[in-house]
Amino acid sequence: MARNITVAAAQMGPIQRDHTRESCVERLITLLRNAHNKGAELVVFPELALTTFFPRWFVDDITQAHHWYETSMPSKTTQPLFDEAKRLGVGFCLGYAELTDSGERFNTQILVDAQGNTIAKYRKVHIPGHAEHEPDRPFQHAERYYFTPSDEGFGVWKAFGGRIGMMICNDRRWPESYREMGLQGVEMILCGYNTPLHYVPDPSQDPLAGFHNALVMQSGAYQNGTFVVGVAKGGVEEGVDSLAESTIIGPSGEVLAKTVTSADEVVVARCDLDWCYQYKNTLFDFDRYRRPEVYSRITAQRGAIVTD
Ligand code: CDT
Repeated sequence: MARNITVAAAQMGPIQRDHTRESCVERLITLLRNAHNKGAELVVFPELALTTFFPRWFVDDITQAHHWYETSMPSKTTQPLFDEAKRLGVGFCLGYAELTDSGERFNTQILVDAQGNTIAKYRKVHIPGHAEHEPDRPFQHAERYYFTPSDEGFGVWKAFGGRIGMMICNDRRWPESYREMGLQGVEMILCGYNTPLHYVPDPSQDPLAGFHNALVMQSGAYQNGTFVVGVAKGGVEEGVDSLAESTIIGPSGEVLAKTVTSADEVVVARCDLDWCYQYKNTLFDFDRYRRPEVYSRITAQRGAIVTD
């Protein structure tokens, strides 16, 4: 019997520096209603969906950036999103900057069920960019200054009638992210992203941003027999153009739905989670075909060790 879930990729256009949290929550609620009208049961929002992508600026005193972070979730400002989702009976996945009681800063994504309960929290594992101010860049990507890499790893949660996993932006470029979840039987991976179209360390990659985005997510889906939902905050934000191309991918690696603008836009796909097993039980039958005994380097070493 089919196990169907209709999922929405709720892409956002840019959030400028002076846009209030309240205005972002209003936009998220509009996207949520739009997704619900299209039959969505689960709505996926981007990474850092409540603020502009603030790691593009460096501040010497990091406490001056604390206003970008959430200290509670839900909060007075975000509660209306939770209330509306509960009223509509839809779940959602939301990315935001988290400042904990003990002063740690994480790039975080939560999964909220159709009753408005937060059932899972994921904190970004692979933190890209740099930790020091690099004044010669046209814009900073100082995520390694603003966020601690999570040591909690990749979870998979029973929710929405299936097994749901989460990852955030740069995580999607690493095969280990998908495989960690694949080894827990993941059936749908939710991933928000902010990807500048100009990659400062190597601009020759700029024209390939969309290709690389599709390449990694479609491969990750296929090689683990899972759906992947990648959701952008795209468009020109504070002068920096970012990739849109939010995409819902099936376990075959095929694209099921994709946005066509760089603005607030919703696309949906009806996903039969049992489709995953056509891959998980055949070509990617891990138990039958994987060879962990010859993969020890993957966890034993970080960088390449090259011998002559
Ligand atoms: N947000 C995020 O992780 N963005 C990175 C940008 C490239 S690294 C500077 C990404 O992997 O899309």
